[in-house]
Amino acid sequence: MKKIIYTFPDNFTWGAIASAYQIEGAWNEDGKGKSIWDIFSRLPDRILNGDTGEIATDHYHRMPDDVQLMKEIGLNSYSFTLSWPRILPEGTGKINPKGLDFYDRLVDELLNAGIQPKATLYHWDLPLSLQERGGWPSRDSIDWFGEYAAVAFDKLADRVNLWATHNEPWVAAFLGYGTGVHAPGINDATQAFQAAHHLLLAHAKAVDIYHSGNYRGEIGIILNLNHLISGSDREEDIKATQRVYDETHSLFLDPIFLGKYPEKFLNWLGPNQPKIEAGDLDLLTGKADYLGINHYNSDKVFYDHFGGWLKARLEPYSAPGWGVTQMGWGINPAGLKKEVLNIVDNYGHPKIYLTENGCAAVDQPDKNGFVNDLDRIRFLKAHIIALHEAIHEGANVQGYYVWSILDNFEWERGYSKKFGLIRVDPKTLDRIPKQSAAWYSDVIRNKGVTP
Ligand code: IFM
Repeated sequence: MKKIIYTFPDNFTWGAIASAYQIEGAWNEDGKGKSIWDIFSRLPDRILNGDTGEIATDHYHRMPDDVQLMKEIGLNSYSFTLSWPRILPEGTGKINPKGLDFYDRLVDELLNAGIQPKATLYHWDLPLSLQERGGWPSRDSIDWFGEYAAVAFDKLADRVNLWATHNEPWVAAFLGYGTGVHAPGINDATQAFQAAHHLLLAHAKAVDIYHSGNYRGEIGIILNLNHLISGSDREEDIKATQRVYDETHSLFLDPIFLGKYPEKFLNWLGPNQPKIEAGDLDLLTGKADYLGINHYNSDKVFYDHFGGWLKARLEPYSAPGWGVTQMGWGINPAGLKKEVLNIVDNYGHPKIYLTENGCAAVDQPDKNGFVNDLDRIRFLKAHIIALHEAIHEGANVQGYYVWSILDNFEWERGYSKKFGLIRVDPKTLDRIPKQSAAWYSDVIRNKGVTP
């Protein structure tokens, strides 16, 4: 047997992750309310091939079997998100007991399988009725989210010790309200920046509610931090890179970890800058027990006069010897290490979880439906090694989660992109673990990887 060179601590968490709308299906069952994605995915031409998450992987009905598969892989932890409209069909007010019960059963099922549940409150499926009341650009969203968070903690925080408020609030704000590629499909920079500010305040409110409930676990926020490289050493490219960094990183990291907003960037936004009320920054400062980092890719950034409000254009960057993933994303494992160390150096050395990392690949099932996904294994291994190096250089990283446990609904790209450790047959929805699932089992058992 090969010697394990990149060994992780005994208590390091090895997990996998998915989100409610992407896997659950059962979009209108057991009293669930509609979400913005239920409506958006039915609009013409928004989603590739007209796909929707109405059935998705049918995880809502197959949950015990899915947990069994997670157990067989040997996961230490499974990170799931709660569907807000499944729990509060109108977003606030009346609770749907059957919806809450689903997550109650999921948590028990995981614990019985020896898998630690990690719960995220929001992964983009806002209750439709709250969008009709203004959505995230409305300041009321802070209280709506607080009400929902309290219901979730009350039911599950006795058994769930690791919580996140938002997964990738940049996506919720800027793809949902800025470009409109995601639900609710609004194309308005002012609303997008206002939504970002309210997502942060809602996060802080949920953190305060959690802490005042004296629950015994930890709560943080999950940000998508891709690595950015200036396209050249021309000043215009360097400045464009800084603007993209400020929108994707500083806008979310600075208030929480440094107690300030990136003022220069906000000024540059002119009329699009969000309304920030007196005292807001105090509410945000220091509000995270840990930082969740989702990392997939690196981009080169160039100044582009026609490049939207940031006046920037992104090109995928791949390290020598690497191509791009099925998403067309550049592969550069060193980018992961740099992102983690950037947090250590510039944001007060917080506790970190690598909450998403994974690779969409052109999977080719054999006649039995099995996928020998060596490209995905190569990707995951290189990123785990890069993470190991970051830890070796001082980062306090407590765990790593593969996106995703199952092939699932990849938002505007429908089911065309495959990220899963487990293949989901598109017709029967049967689950067939890929080679990467067996490989990941070995990683978990060995607590690390060979080069
Ligand atoms: O599928 C998404 C997920 O919802 C959020 N992070 C990135 C994944 C891959 O695109």
